[in-house]
Amino acid sequence: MTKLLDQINHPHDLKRLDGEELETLCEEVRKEILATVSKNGGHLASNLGTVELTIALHFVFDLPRDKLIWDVGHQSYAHKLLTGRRNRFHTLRQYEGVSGFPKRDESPYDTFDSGHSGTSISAALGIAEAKRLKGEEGRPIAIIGDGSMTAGLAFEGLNQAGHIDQDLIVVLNDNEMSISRNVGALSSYLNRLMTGQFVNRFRDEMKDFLETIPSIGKSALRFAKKAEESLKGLLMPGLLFEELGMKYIGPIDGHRLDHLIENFQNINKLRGPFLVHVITKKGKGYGPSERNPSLYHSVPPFDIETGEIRKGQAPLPPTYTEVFGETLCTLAGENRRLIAITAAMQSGTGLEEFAIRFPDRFYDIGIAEQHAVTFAAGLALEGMKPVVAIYSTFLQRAYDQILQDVCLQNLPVVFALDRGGIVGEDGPTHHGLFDFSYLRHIPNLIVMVPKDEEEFRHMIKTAVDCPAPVAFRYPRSRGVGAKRSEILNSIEIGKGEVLREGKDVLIVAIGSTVYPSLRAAQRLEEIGIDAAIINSRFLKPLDGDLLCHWATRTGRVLTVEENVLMGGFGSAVLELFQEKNLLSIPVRRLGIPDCFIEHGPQSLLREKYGIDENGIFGEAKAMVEEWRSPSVRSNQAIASIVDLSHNPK
Ligand SMILES: Cc1ncc(C[n+]2csc(CCOP(=O)(O)OP(=O)(O)O)c2C)c(N)n1
Repeated sequence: MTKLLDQINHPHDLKRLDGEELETLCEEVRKEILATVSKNGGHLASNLGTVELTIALHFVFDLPRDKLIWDVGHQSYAHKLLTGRRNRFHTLRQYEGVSGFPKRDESPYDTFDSGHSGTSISAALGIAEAKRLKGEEGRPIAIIGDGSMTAGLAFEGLNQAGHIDQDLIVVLNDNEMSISRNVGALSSYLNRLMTGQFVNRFRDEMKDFLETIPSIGKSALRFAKKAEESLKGLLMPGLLFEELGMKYIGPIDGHRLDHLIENFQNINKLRGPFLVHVITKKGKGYGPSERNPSLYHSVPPFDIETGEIRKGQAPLPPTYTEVFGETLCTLAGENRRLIAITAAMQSGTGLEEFAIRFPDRFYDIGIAEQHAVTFAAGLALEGMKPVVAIYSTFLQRAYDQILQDVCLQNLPVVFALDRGGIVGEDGPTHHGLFDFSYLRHIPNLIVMVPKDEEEFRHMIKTAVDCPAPVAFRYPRSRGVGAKRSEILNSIEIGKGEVLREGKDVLIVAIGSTVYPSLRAAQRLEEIGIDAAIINSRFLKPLDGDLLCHWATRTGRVLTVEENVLMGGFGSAVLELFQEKNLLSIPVRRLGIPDCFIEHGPQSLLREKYGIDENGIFGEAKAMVEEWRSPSVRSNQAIASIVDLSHNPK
């Protein structure tokens, strides 16, 4: 029973509450977030840390006329609870339920869809400018974490904000954490600001003191102000932001609701660009997440009493992420030039062990994917072997750097794309469904996709041994329990493998679709259809000879991929057949259609989009049955005559 929260359907309802009630509301919101995330999983620590901040913003500003723009958006749960989604909150991150990120479709209070770091300031500035041009009231407020502030995009936004002097509030939510501890020079700077709090206090106390001295007080005060100006760099916190043209306010204790409200009320009376530096504790109010905010950054369901994360039946096969981390450590032990780079995802990409064992060859460069890639290019230029481990969705940011700084110069950088394919509950901002399409067309780049964790180990070795740029992409899942060999071998570049011979239809699969294709083939056999299966292994270069040979032998081809169809694997096969004059062979493609995929369990979404065993079985069966039906056969015969008449060859 949440006494106050149940009465809040709209931010205006909250404005009726007094200070004590607002404090109670904070507790209720925290409890609700904890209860729901412990059942559904989700971003716990960031949300617990921003409860007071969210309530203060809702209390002071006039939403939705004023606009809250949440950076990344993983901290927007309290906002969702206060904006009419309380009753549906138990469906958080579930299929057709409340999204874990801001979504404009979901509520008029969600200003901007987010999921990737560093976008809030630019979006807020765009909104501010549009309002100015339209002569409309309303103030955009970007809420950005200290981790996300390391993104270059955030600074591009700040650069313009300070320059055009627009009405904009940037709330810097500083908890000293990204997912792991925040890194880099900016983080050290913010740290100095926090520890510089005493300077502020000293300044205020000195002012009070000087004012009490009757005769010399005023002139002493004037002198002190002048001195303060000239000592600005030393005494004035936030100088960096001030120099960028923002008015700096802070640091403010982000768990003192009264302080937050008072400061926001004051700022609301002023105009121009402000940077409000708020200090919060990630995971606030729940022991386990306060003690280990990284672990509870994004958690699967857990037990509230003990904080224990619910595990499946042991023993389970390792995740691809674990296999990656372990194999890279083995290879780094043999190769002193091997370097691992992560963009603020040390644990997410499985590099924790690497960081401990090879600290001087490990780089967490912050949320700066573009920099990660060009930094790797520089390392490769000097003969190092950089492995850049970035989730498929976040590497989208670095397209130009992959193309221009690595592939154009044919530098041997390895790209490890974790979370390729459907990722599940994080939804459309996080699915890795575009990488086949954004990598395939880049000259010099080799792209591999493992069918299981064992093939994956050998692919990592292949990539590290290769003197050219290589990418491999792997899913967010456990392996299939494949048998493990002791020795790591390089795979011949561009060689696919025939996993099953057959004469009625060729199913060409890649990555996560290989095993479902094999299972589908078994079921097809039971109904008298003999399917051949090829594991392509390479998205690029394709094994043209193998594919053409089996396509001709079977007479019809089904491609299956966990990627958008446009520009993906099936498209590559079609292009190959066009080049080899095999377009008379019917080809169908299974993959993701031209739309953004919602959030939900991976298995459900794979089923919905027809790329699981059932979908493959159904499509292959339909292809063969159509071919076997006499009317289709005669139509095909006519079509091929027509084709021939158009093509004298
Ligand atoms: C471009 C991009 N890279 C990586 C991520 C993964 N990611 C999600 S939240 C996060 C940490 C953000 O830290 P901060 O902004 O300080 O927020 P906090 O979680 O500490 O509240 C990271 C790295 C992302 N969302 N977007």
